[in-house]
Amino acid sequence: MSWDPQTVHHLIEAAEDLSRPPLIMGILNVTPDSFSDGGRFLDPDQAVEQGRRMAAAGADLIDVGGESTRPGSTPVSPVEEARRVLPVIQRLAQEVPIALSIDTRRAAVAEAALEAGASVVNDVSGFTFDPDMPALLARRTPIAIAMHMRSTPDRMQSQARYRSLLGEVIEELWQRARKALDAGLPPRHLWIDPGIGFAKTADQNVRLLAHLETLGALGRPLVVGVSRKSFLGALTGIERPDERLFPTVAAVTAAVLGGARVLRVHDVAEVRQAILVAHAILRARQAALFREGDA
Ligand code: PMM
Repeated sequence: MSWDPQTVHHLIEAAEDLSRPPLIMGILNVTPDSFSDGGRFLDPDQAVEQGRRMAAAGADLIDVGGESTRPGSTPVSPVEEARRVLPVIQRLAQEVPIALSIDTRRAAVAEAALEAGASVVNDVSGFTFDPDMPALLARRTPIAIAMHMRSTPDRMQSQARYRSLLGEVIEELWQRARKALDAGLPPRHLWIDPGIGFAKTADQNVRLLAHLETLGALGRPLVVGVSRKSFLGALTGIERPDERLFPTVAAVTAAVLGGARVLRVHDVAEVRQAILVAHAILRARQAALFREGDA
């Protein structure tokens, strides 16, 4: 499904409609060094096959990334980043009927990805890394995800100091969002993400998940990425990221109950089951406590 206003409109409506289950964003890292799936999908054929599998498993969109942003990672050149992601996006847009997202901090890569068929720009720097990003978003009007992070991936863990964790994350997210809105991005095209694992300790990640509904104050759909992340390893002692499915399901369930509307995950089929159950429970919590016919 190539970029078109209808795909964007459909995603906006689906994320905002609380009667529908949250959206599933499948992760497709075309990198040699991502913490969990690094090296598996560098070959475009394998990447497209994985995209096809995630679509069949129930993903609503696929997030294609060409640069690892794990703690301590080093940046790649824009040319290399584009060389990794563009063939995959082009082929997925033609061959798989699913919306696509580009995970990049660079406006030029984002623009080429939109040309190739992406509908969402997922910028982990919250539009701060590339000064051209806000104007691009305003001109092309994709959905834009503003994620919270401090500094850059190679240095961010030294910035995990907060006097008020929630207050500062909300304030800084709002600053990031303002960059795109002030440039002219329509407000409904903005989604926000607290950036689990980015400039946060394991304990801080848990506290953010525990108080996720506070971020609802920003009035935009919440994207949450907990999948296989290292805080789950710290909590459970499971060292290998690809063995963290059950901890991921637990954290996704908590995120859905806290109001997350888009879940960024590796294990689409398994997480989808948890999302459907957690969403049903959340809906029942919001409905009347006693209903006719219960007694
Ligand atoms: N996490 C990673 C990369 N991109 N984007 C958003 N919006 N939210 C996240 O939590 C996020 C992200 C790192 O995880 P990966 O290496 O599995 O892609």
